[in-house]
This record gives sequence, C-alpha cells and structure tokens, in this order.
Amino acid sequence: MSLNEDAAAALAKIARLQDLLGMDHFRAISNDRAARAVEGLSQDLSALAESRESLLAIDGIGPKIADKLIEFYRTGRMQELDDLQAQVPAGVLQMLDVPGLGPKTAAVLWKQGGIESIPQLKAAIDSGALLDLPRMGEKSIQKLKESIAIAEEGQKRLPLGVAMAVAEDFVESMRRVKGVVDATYAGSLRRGKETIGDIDVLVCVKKPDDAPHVAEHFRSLPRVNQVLTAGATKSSVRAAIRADNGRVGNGSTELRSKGGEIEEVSGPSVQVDLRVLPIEHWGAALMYFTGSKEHNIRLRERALKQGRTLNDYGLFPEDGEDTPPQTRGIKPIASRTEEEIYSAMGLPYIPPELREDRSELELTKTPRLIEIDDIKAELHAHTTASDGSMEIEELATEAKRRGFHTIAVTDHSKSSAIAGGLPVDRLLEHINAVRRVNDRIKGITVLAGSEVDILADGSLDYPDDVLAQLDVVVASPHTALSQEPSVATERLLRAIRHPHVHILGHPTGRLINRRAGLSPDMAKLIAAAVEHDVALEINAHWMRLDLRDVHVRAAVDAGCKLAIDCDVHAPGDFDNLRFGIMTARRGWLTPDLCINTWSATKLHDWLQSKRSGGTSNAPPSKKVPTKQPAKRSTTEAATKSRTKRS
Ligand code: DGT
Ligand code: CA
Ligand code: CA
Ligand code: ZN
Repeated sequence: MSLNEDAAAALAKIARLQDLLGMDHFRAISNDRAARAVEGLSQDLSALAESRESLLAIDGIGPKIADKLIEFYRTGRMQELDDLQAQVPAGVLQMLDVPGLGPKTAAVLWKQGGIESIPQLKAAIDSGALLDLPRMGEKSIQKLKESIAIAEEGQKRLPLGVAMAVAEDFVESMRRVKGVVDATYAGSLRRGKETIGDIDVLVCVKKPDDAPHVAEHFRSLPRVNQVLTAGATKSSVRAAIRADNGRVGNGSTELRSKGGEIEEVSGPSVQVDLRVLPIEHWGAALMYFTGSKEHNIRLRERALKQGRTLNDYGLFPEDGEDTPPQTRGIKPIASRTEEEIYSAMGLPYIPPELREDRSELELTKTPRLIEIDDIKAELHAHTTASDGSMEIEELATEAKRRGFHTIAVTDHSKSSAIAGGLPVDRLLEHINAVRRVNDRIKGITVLAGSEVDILADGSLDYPDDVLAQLDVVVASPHTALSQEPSVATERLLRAIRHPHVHILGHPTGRLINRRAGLSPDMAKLIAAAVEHDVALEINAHWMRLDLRDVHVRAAVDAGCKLAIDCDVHAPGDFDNLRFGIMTARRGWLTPDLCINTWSATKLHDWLQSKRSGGTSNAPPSKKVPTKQPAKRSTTEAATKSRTKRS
C-alpha cells in the first residue's frame, strides 16, 4: 500500500518537475495521469510489478511508466526523478511542496525572479518585489502567503498531548451528532506515537444516508478554521489548537517558564481528516486507518499468503479479480470488529501501540501490557520548595485523590538554581517537613526524596551522606545536554552506578520538537541499570516522553526496571500519566517491570534495599484501602480512566 502511494508520489513529482523545467507538457500530463492510476489501484504494486503485462493492462500505464514502476518496485527509486531533481536547487524543490504553488508559478519565481528558496520567497512577498513578476497580483500573492504559512506549520508534527486534546474534542462533538453510532480517533494518535502528523477521526453511522449531514457537521465545528476537502464520506479541515483547551495550557512550570514555548510547539492549527463509515466494515476501517502503514502492509501480505485479501472494507477471499471485492457484492470473511479480523487471520488482538511492524505479528497471544489503573505510586514530584505549585500537603492530597498509595516529594537540587533547587540545609528542613506531613496524612505514604542533578561529569549534586537520608533519589541530567554521546554515556553510567540512586530521571533530557538532548549508548545504560538495580524513567510529560518507545522496548527485553512518572509540578500534570503509559505500551511494557505498579510494601522494600547502610529513617508503609479498579482491555479506556477521575 505504501509502495503504491510512494510510487504515485514519485510519478507526480516527475510531472511537476517536467513542468517546472519547461519540458514537454504532454509527458507531464501522462506521468500525472499514471500517478493517479497507481494511487487508485486496489492491488498492491508489489504483486503487479512482478509481471510487466499486468501493469500494461492498467488504464493510464504505458510501457515507459511500467518500466519506471518496475524499477521503483525493485530499487525504491526512479532514475528519471533523480536526474530531474539534480537540475533544480533544493530550495526550489521545497517551494514545489507548498500547496497551491504550481510548477508554472514556481518556474516564474525561480527563472524570472531569481527566487531559490521559501525564505527568499517570503522576503520577496514582504518587499513587494513579487508584484513585478508575471502571473502575480495582490490576490495571488496573498494566497501564496497563506499557503506558505500552512506549509511551514504542516511540517511540524504536533506533540501527542497537544493533538490528543484536539482529537478528543472532535470525537466528543461527533458522538453527539444525530445518526452517529460511534466516533473515535485512529492513526498515529491511537497508536500513541510521540508526535502526530495529522488527526484521523472515524465516525460510524447506522444509515449511509446520514453520512452527508454528519460530514457537514464535522466541517462546521467551532474549531474548524479552514476546509481543505469536503465530501459526503470524507473531509479534511484545519482546526484551531487553542491554548485554553484542556491540558495545552497546563504544562509543568519547568517547561512553561522557558518563554511560552508550549504555545510555540502547539502552533495555531492542525489537519483533521474525517471518514464516515457504515457499521458493517467499521472494524476493517478502524484497523486500516489506525495503521501503521508498515503494520498494514505486513497484514496484507499475510492475508495474501492465506489466499485472502484485506482492505479497509474487510477480509475477503482472494479471487484474482482486479475490481475490489466489496464493489462486486462479495461478502467479507470478517469486517465488523478488529478482533474478528485478527482472529480470522489466526492472530491474537494486537493493541494499537504495537502496530509498528516491530515483530508484533509473531505474537501468539495478546500481551498484558501496562494500563493506567496499574499505576499506584508517583515517584517524581515537585512542591513550592522548588518550582512546583503545590505545598507538600496539597500534593499528597491530590495524589491520594487519584488513588495512589505512595507519593515521593522530589524537589530540585542545589545546582538547579533557576528551578529553585535546595541547598543542603534547606533540603534537610524539607525532609523534616515531608515527614511531618506523612505523619499527619492518612491513606497515602509521602516519601522524602530529591530530583538530584547529574552534573556534567556524572557526579551528583548532593554529598553521599545527604543522599543516604532520602527515601527516593531520582537522578536527572538538566544541563550540558549537548555533550558528545561517549561523554554522555560515561556521565549517566556514573549516576547509575551510584549506590544511592533509585531512578534515572528523563535520561536524555530531550524536549520534543525543541531539543534533541543527550544521545548516550542506551544498550550500555540499560545493562548497567539491570546490574545496579536502577529503574529508568519514562517521564510522562508529553514534551518529554523520555525514555522514548524504542528504548523502553530495549529495556523491557533486557529485564530492566522502569518507572513511569509525571514529574508533577502542578495538579494537572498527573493527567499526563496516560502519555507515559502509551509510550510504555509502545515499548511492550508489562506491569511487573514497572515499579509504580508494585504494592506499597514491595515498592518501599525495594527503595529501602538501596539503603542497606541503615542511615535512612524512612517511614513504614501505610495501610491503604485496596480498591482494585476495573481492568479494561482497550487502550483508550485503559489510558483514559485516570484522567476521568480528575
Ligand atoms: P501521521 O499522521 O503522520 O502521524 O501518521 P499516521 O499513521 O496517522 O498516518 P496517516 O494520517 O497518513 O494515515 C492514517 C493511517 O491510515 C495510516 O497509519 C495507515 C492508513 N492509510 C491511510 N492512507 C493510506 C495509504 O494511502 N496507504 C496506506 N498503506 N495506508 C494508508
Ligand atoms: Ca494521522
Ligand atoms: Ca491522515
Ligand atoms: Zn522533575
């Protein structure tokens, strides 16, 4: 499927380059026509490209195009495309990707205006120089300006937490529309990827006649500020991301303090794609539009091997016909639910977060991945003592309200001066204050900890005898985040080997879309963490998600302990837990390896085990009412329930 799409894109690009370079327009037309033919193919190109004849049988594909497709299938490239691209400056190629900027206009800008990049184009618009060129009037320049703004915005992928708030708003609105049976988000958002290209919303209707008004309703929702395409069953819009919506304005102070960067990453709008579907093939469509493309490709290959064909309408018997089975009245083998389809293909249900073609089709049963209700402790939280917004007691009360048996107070250490890090004497007072709250409050254990800076050389920001008095030590890098990978590895290894460290906090220090952070040798860190019994943190804030999914997977494979923590600075930060859970699930994490899922006794014993010197005066675990929350099977329910309680 993605092969078809990529091949079609390559042909379309050839056409645009031919027009840009002023070559024979008829050749451009035939490449463009072929691109659309390939895009509309119901069969995968990989099956067709084996025989030139079957390609030639397709309307719109002649001998030259067939050869290009075979070349693309075999090598992943088209020589002709490479040759054309070599004749055009890189900046002009980028200009071609601006929606609404056609090749003829680009040619005028480039050849006659000497404009070779988007920044140059913007400058020419601002200076009024564009008006001197042919084809350029006030109106077309205004349109061009808008298109550039959209293209630049579109290049940014949105952080998961930002996209989620928008998507849930759409889904909730669509659920209330008359005739709608169900609505959900699919795509990368449902898979819990750390960034989202666009939001895919699926709506299920009982009667096909309802589709047009449902789609119309979608396009007129208050967030919609531009309609890109409008159809009865398909529409695309750009939707506003408002800072006053949900958790967007609710980031931690640590992150917010850096000059409104959250507004900046959020960007003003995001594309939302809608598909309206009948209930009969809801499962097949949900599966198809959840992706990933790579997972879908593997599934289709598997179906073909089983003598079947899988598409967004269902799993059908393969009969060698070119026309899609659903248009010929063929009854699907399975189509209503994802479970049915996976099952008919001899597979266990595969949770969306695993659908990345990372060996998930080798599973023989659905793994019991971690869920939000498994989490019983928050081990990384700040108070007003450093840069948090809550007093110790408020924090503890909020944690208790959310059903945790343990909350660790881990304010910043002395070197984090901007974040109000505590010098040793104030830390010692703070420990006492935490102990007093713990004595007073019932139903939750409040632990005295610290988020201690890992200094550039890997030493910790407090002396050992001070660290030994803490119940929990989260060691995190906050500065020198552009160190060489080998230096970063040694630095973090040193922290892991420190006998008083329990958790390595946000190990790389990256901020999504903002800062790459450290690139240590993760395999070495994981091995050391296993050896020294240190938990690696998945920081649940959507701007961090650090560890990232692939590193979680490596840690899980190595049997490394993991912590999922919200790095709480404000009450709303607890709501970010779901994003940490999604990341953990993408790393195939089961509850046992996650220390936040353990019973109070098990967790406190483990923390204590790193205090064998006996210097700690940690409080004993408290009895907490054990109400076991309902287990949920679907991701959405699993990751949402905690926020619902707030
Ligand atoms: P994104 O939006 O870049 O974060 O990633 P996705 O995975 O949400 O991708 P998107 O929005 O382009 O498409 C949503 C899902 O729909 C995708 O994961 C697979 C499926 N899909 C949509 N169009 C196509 C297509 O033309 N070919 C294939 N293979 N799959 C498609
Ligand atoms: Ca998407
Ligand atoms: Ca999409
Ligand atoms: Zn922190």
